[in-house]
Amino acid sequence: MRKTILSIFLVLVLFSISWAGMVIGSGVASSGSSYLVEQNFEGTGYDNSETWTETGSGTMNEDYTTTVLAGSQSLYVSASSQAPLISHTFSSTQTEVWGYFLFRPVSTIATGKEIITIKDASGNSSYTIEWVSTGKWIVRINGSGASSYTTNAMSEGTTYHCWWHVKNGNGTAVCSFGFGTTGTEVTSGDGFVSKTNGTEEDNLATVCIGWAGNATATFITDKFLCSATGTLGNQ
Ligand SMILES: [Ca+2]
Ligand SMILES: [Ca+2]
Ligand SMILES: [Ca+2]
Repeated sequence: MRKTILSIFLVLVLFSISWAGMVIGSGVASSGSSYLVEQNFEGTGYDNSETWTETGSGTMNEDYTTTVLAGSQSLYVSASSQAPLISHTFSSTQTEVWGYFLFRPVSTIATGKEIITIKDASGNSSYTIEWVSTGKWIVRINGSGASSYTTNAMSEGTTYHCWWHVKNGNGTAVCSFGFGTTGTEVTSGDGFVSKTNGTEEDNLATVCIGWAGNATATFITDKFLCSATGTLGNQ
């Protein structure tokens, strides 16, 4: 009898531990040193002790609570004939970076604009991930041109999971982007685009959200993650 009670108790303890692990592992990205960048926009300002710098003009609200994509706050970017840009410098320069973020178009971008830019230490754009006016996306390696458009297009009022990857090389530089409506990583197909034969060898120092130059657009983003060690995978 005592053995049976002990067994039941052990099963309950093991179940509790595994359940707690599942809860901790869901929702907003957990805090951890494995991310190169981990920005969830929670609390006042930007979170996880990361420095993000807003330049240009337009609305850049990192405490947005009206339509939240993850947790309790998101980043809301809106501009009309302006150029909002939100930048974060990596803790150390990199030659390869993987990224993930949530993205929700609110109003269509009037003309093609870079939404993600990865810059070198001199502030030059190395890689850009760009929305075109049809809701499709292209990627561009500085000096090496752009990919073709994604076949799939994003729609206003829908939240998308997005993955990107950049890798330096001489004739082998890579910039890719994929999006979908579920958290299953997109690495091919109609929501994926890639440029693989570029040349970019300057160490990567800064990631930016937003665009340079005038444009009209409104979007919400959240769960902005970067890794220097591998893909962010399913989310
Ligand atoms: Ca959030
Ligand atoms: Ca702000
Ligand atoms: Ca915030």
